[in-house]
Amino acid sequence: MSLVADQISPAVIDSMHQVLTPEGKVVGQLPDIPDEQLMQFYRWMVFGRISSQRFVALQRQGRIGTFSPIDGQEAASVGMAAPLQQKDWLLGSYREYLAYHVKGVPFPAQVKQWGGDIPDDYPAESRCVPFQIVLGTQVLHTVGIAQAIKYEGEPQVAVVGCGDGATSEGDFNEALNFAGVFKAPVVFMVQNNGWAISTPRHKQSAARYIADRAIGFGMPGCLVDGNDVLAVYQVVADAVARARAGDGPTLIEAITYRLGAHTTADDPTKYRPEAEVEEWEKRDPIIRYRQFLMDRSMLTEKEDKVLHEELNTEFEEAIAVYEALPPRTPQQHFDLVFAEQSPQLQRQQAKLLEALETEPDSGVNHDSSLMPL
Ligand SMILES: Cc1ncc(C[n+]2csc(CCOP(=O)(O)OP(=O)(O)O)c2C)c(N)n1
Ligand SMILES: [Mg+2]
Repeated sequence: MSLVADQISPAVIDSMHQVLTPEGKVVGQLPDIPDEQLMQFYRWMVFGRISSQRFVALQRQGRIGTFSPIDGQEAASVGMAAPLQQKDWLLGSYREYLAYHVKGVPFPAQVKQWGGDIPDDYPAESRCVPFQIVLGTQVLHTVGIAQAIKYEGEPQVAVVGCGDGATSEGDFNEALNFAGVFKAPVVFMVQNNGWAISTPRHKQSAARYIADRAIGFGMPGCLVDGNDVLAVYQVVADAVARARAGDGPTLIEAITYRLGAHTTADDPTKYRPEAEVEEWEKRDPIIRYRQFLMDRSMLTEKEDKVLHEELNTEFEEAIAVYEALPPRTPQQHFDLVFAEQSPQLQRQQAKLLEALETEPDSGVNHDSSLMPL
């Protein structure tokens, strides 16, 4: 079985929730969403594509650190965040930065994180925490937040995104087990993009679908076309409603594909065939949604061009804000870690500052391209 078939066989297509075909034809129930919001989904997805491609260029110019492109995964990111209310929580990994944008994290704050800086200015009201790089960790954090919501008797929900590879981490499994037992108001959203760097999905788990694993944790599992923004929106909205009503967690698997490299430090031609990428380019989430909007007379070629120009400008403005920031001092790298510094951190900070007095370049590495991912 080829890898393409492995990820998107006729059986998968039959099993997953879909509203739009790759050609943009409506084959499922359209969610009840006003036209203005339907257009907003498109804006967010196009911003995702523009930002992803321009971030790669910025990394090549040495202007940001290691970056993980999201080309091909825009629908899953937008669909996971769009159904949330302001006071709901959203946590994710590096691959969910577009979802954070939708949830209300100002873009310059995220650019800062891609620059290798400490993201200390996510507004509290965005209810996102800086995206996680240690795989699966955010899944535990989210269940903790969901339990806190439950103890406080608040009407909120917590949603967490992670990759197919992260589902093999102990953290993921502990988090789902705990959430199932305690009926935490949480939605687990796995972006199955076929690969965990060079490890294909079928080596990650022998389960037919990642969503099938939900039954073992005592929660419903749902398979959705992750390249169909309307389908993702609907399944997440339903799962959020379940959690808000006190009916507990849901595991969603969004079948999608990473069209680009894992990160700017990766060369995917070393481990995956070009034919697989070409197959997935035909399933591009933006092309199908654009066709859907055009068929409904909601978008013309000319309007699309203007929208791309506007979003390019928006991106450039965010970069300008980021690049105008003064560089961090070595002192701040310690001060911004915890609200109250631990004695160990205090000792390390004092040691570094002392060393810097005698030898200004010692121990300080400003090369954010060395950031691990
Ligand atoms: C605990 C941990 N182990 C290993 C890594 C190195 N690493 C970074 S990304 C990645 C692959 C993740 O794959 P997946 O969960 O499918 O997410 P994707 O990158 O495909 O979105 C690995 C192994 C890490 N960041 N954290
Ligand atoms: Mg993956």
